[in-house]
Amino acid sequence: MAEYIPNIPQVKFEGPQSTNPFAFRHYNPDEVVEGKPMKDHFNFSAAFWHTMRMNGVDPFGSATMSRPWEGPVDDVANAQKRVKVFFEICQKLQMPYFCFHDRDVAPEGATLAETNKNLDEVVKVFKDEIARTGVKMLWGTANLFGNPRYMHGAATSCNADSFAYAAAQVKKALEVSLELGAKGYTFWGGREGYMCLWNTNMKREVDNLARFMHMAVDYAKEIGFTGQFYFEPKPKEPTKHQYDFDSAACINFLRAYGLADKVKMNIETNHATLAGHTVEHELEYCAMQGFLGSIDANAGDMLLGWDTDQFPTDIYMTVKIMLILLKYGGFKTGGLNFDAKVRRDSWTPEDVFFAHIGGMDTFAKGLKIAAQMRADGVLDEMVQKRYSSWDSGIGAEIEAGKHDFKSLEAYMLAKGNVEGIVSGNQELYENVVNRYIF
Ligand code: XLS
Ligand code: NI
Ligand code: NI
Repeated sequence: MAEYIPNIPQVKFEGPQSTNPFAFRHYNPDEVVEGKPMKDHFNFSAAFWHTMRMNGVDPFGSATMSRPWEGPVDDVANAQKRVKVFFEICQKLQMPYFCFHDRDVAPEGATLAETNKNLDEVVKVFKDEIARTGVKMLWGTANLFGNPRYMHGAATSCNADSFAYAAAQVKKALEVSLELGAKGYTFWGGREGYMCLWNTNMKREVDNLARFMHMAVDYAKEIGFTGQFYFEPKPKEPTKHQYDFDSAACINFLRAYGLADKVKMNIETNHATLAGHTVEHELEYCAMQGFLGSIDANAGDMLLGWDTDQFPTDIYMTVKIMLILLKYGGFKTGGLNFDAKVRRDSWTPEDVFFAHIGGMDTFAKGLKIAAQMRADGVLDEMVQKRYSSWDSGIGAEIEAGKHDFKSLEAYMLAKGNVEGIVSGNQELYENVVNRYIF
């Protein structure tokens, strides 16, 4: 097997004392935490679109990235070679999963038929590489936003042909996902929103989005694709308002249109912050409603108002995410997909490694801290105490359904006023968390 990036070594666990930039200090795949190996807590996944295709273009400047394996033309042969490089990267990073959009991996042809043929040629290489390396597909998706035919959206376009083309694309993407054994399939809105309400028939667009998702779910059933469907919220960018705004909006949509038992959520950190939430808010909301599916692990920059998709290196954030995952029993089908890219000025292949290593290590350390917090139970106990008025007396009676407004009025008339209000102790809680972090 040819090595495409021989100057970059195999990344291994060396322990917290290591100063080797190509080593994990905390991610030790087989180390058991709360009864299962670390690797099974995370199901880490590399995102092909960022890791292989991001070339550093931004609205103010052209490509910056050095990717020595890329040929001069973006043809099928080059795309096939790129897949082999990708698997070498995954192997060197001990990355068990990957994700891609149809258009990330193979060039578009002159016609839909030619495009599908190009994809098939590249999928063959994926199949071989999956068999050779054991690296698996977490989820598939289709790019329904890049081509000008989707300028008004895809499933929510004012143009019915755009809807039809998107349907053909997702049909093919599902077939490919089935062929490659993907554990899931993700819908991300892309341009499923509006720029201007004056020219928009919102009801028609949202109804059509539901129609589209039903068609996808039906086709998956028809061909025997049993992977989990995910809906990924993002409030804006590129449109000013996207219908998949946040998990509350998405879950309402899924319930309203009869998709609740078919689709779970894929939560992305930077999208949560764009919606004015935190990732832990979004995860907790999904989990408590039974919709927690998968995570696009990244981070935004609070001083930049767009989706910067940075690698996660904030230990507080990974602790919070892991606490929620552990509380709800971990991933069933999903994983932590690094929907994240290196900065435009981090232009070397080495930077791609530093980025993934940092993200994986921050999650590994976050898992260990979260597990320790749960084992000690200090925070849980404090929260439980805060709500203790519901555990007996009037609280327990209310929760048991024994009261109504009239009986509660009688209770309060007799009692006179509220008793037992205690401090929120926010600063104490924060200090307790810090005790585990440093
Ligand atoms: C873009 C989205 C995208 C989805 C997959 O902002 O995060 O990368 O995860 O289409
Ligand atoms: Ni994403
Ligand atoms: Ni994003």
